[in-house]
Parts: sequence; structure tokens; C-alpha cells
Amino acid sequence: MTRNQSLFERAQRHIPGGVNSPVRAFRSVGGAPCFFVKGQGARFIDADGKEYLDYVGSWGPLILGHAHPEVVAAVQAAAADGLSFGAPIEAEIELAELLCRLVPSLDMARLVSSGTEATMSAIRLARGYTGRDLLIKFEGCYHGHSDSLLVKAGSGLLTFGDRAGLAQGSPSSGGVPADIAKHTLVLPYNDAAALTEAFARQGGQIAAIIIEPVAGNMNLIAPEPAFLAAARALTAQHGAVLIFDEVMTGFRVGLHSAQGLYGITPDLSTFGKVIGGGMPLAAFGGRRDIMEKIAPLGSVYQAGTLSGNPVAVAAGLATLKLIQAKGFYENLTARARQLCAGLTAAAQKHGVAFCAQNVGGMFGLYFTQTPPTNFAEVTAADTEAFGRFFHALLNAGHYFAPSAFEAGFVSAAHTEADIASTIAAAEAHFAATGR
Ligand code: HOZ
Repeated sequence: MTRNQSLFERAQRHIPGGVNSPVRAFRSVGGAPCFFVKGQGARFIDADGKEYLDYVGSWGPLILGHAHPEVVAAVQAAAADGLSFGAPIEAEIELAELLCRLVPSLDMARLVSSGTEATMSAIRLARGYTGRDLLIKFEGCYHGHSDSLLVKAGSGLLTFGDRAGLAQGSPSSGGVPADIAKHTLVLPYNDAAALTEAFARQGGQIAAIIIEPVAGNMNLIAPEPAFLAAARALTAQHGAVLIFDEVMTGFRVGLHSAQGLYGITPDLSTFGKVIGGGMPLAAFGGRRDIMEKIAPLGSVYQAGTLSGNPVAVAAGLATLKLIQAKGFYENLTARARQLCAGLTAAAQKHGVAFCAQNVGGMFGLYFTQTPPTNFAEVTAADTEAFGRFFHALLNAGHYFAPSAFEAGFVSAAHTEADIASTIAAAEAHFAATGR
């Protein structure tokens, strides 16, 4: 038995499923998950001493790669001064100022500890601001695991969720009362007509639209610009709040996030992952008149013992400083594009129905002829072919997300030669299994 396998057996005795977050369990691809012991740059090493090129990057935060020396030094310096105060610190002002400068739709920001908290709080705020209950989300989008968002949700829910519930549009998770789920209206992604119809029918009751501006929890689905524009126009027209969930896309697809890339100004936005540089940190922010409804200024309550934690804020500030370097996003995007083009060409050469696309530093891999544009298309893809691809690449030392329904990530530490080695490993797999 390998050390990974024995750790997994041990983990399952005292941790449900052996993991602290379901997608990590490898259930959708089979086998035992790798337990990691060390990471540096684009690579990390598992408990059996095997090294992998990492295309998960802790599910997005590691835009600089593992253990970037400047981020580690900032964390060490902050930790030496105290791990938590539960009281204000100057560094959290700097982080809020920086977020508001880099993302012009933010007048104010509130720091929290996870993406789930950020989206849950943004929705409560939108409801408090509008005095309405109804929330629109899109099929296959995942906005964390708070109750009202576990309806036709993506990410792990596509592997572990209640499939019957999925079919009926009821909660995708056990333990979510139908009475809560009934306030969430689920519409197809990239369907401006369905959105227009929903507002025509119920416009006066809709508190908010929450959307991943590039969907990254059902593989990667790129938005049609007219769809995002319709979401903006309809919310403005009907007095609803447009929430961009940029937990994944924030500072990942560009320095000004997806809203900068597509030229849309949301009312509220949520961030996580990159802004914490690998530490538990997230944020929500937006228009001043809305943000002023949050306690202690307004009646919408939101709080957290570890919010604005000094060590996490130090990691975030160090990361956000480094990503502002000239050419950072051009380089990151070029690496992701190189990966997608190389994998697609290798598959075509061997007659495999496969394609790939990237938006900035995130990418999607699809065992289909053309990239899917919505949930129905993405769930029709060949997940068994993905599982075979995943294991062949894992074996060869290239670590992709263990699910066909997650986006992948490159970091600034990935070199052209790294990407070329992954393309070569994929080509060997396609050559062995294609046609
Ligand atoms: N939220 C991640 C998937 N989109 C999973 C996080 C994890 O398992 O670590």
C-alpha cells in the first residue's frame, strides 16, 4: 500500500470521506486522493515523494505558484507580531483601499474569511437593500455552500449532489429546506431571453442576480457578452442588485477582474482565492449606498472573529502587489493559452473529440468537439474519457482537478517548458487511446 493510500484509509476513520471538502475525494475520477507535503513554484510533492506540475493551484489562489518567497516572508513577519487581534489593524485598510483602486465598481469593501461568507453576505445585503426576497442564479454556477445557493449548483454538487433534486430544480443538497430554496430562481447560463422573461414576469420581486461572470464551477463556461449586458440592463431597470461572484475570476482573468475584462459594472462583487494568496481571506464590496446598509452602519448584520485576520491580510497584500508587475497577466494568459492550444492540437492529431479554452489564467478542458456554452452541454460531455485522461496525466506527474466540472489554473511560476511537458504527456495518452 502506498503512503497516500494508507493516509486516506486513516483519514476516513475520523474525517467524513477522508476529506475536508468533497471534490478533493477523487470520487468522480476514482482512486485515492494524493496527500501533499510540500510545494514550490509550479510543482508540489505528495506523501509518496512523487512530484507533480500543479494545474489546480489550491483551486485558484496560488496565482504566484506555491510558497512564493515574498508571500511567505510577509506571512512570517505578520505571524511574529500576533496571529489575531479581533480588532482593527492598519493593513486591512490598505487591503480595502487597494481592492477599491483596482476594481472601480467598489466604493467600499468588507473582509471575510471565505468565498461562501462573501456571497452569502452579499445576498443578504442585496435583500436588505431592496426589501425583496427573490434571487436569480444560473444552472451549474456555484457560489459557496450557503442554503439559498445550493439549488442546481455546480462544483462538487455535480458529483455528490441530489441528482433528482437537480432535475426538479429543488435543492441540490440535503438539509436545505424547500421553503428557502423557493426564493431562488434558477435560469440557464448564457440565455438572455430567459432572463428577460423572468424580469418581465417577476421584476418587482427580484432582489438580485448573482452570477459567475466566467463560470468556473461547471468546468469553464465563457459568458456571451450580450448575456452579461442583459443582466446589467435588467437589474438596473427593475431596481435589483447585480452581484458578480468573482471569487474565482477576481484578479485571475485580469488585474481588474472579469468586470474589467468584459466592461460591466456590477453593484456588488465578491472576491476570494487570489486576494488571500493561499490564506483564508475573502471580501465583498460595491456601491457605497448599498454597502452602508451593513452593520454597524445599517441593519444588515454580518460579522466574523477572524475577519481581516493579520496573517491572511499580509498574504493578500503581498500577492496583490506582485500581480501588478508589468506584463504579469500577458504572461499568465500566454501560458494558459499555450496549454489549451497544445492540448487541443494533440487531441486532434489523434482523432480525439476534445477541446480546451482559457480566459486569462483559468482554463477548461472538454471531451467534446466544441466548448460548451451552458450547464446542459457541459453535463453531456464524456466524463469517463476525462477520468482516463486525469489518471494518465496524474501518473505522468501532471495534476489536474479531479473532476470534469472544475476549471483549471496556471500560475506565474509555470514556464513554457513546463506547459510543453504537459502537452507531451497528454499527446502520449491521446496516441494510446485515440481513434
Ligand atoms: N471550491 C472548490 C471547487 N470549485 C473546491 C475547494 C476544495 O475542495 O478545496
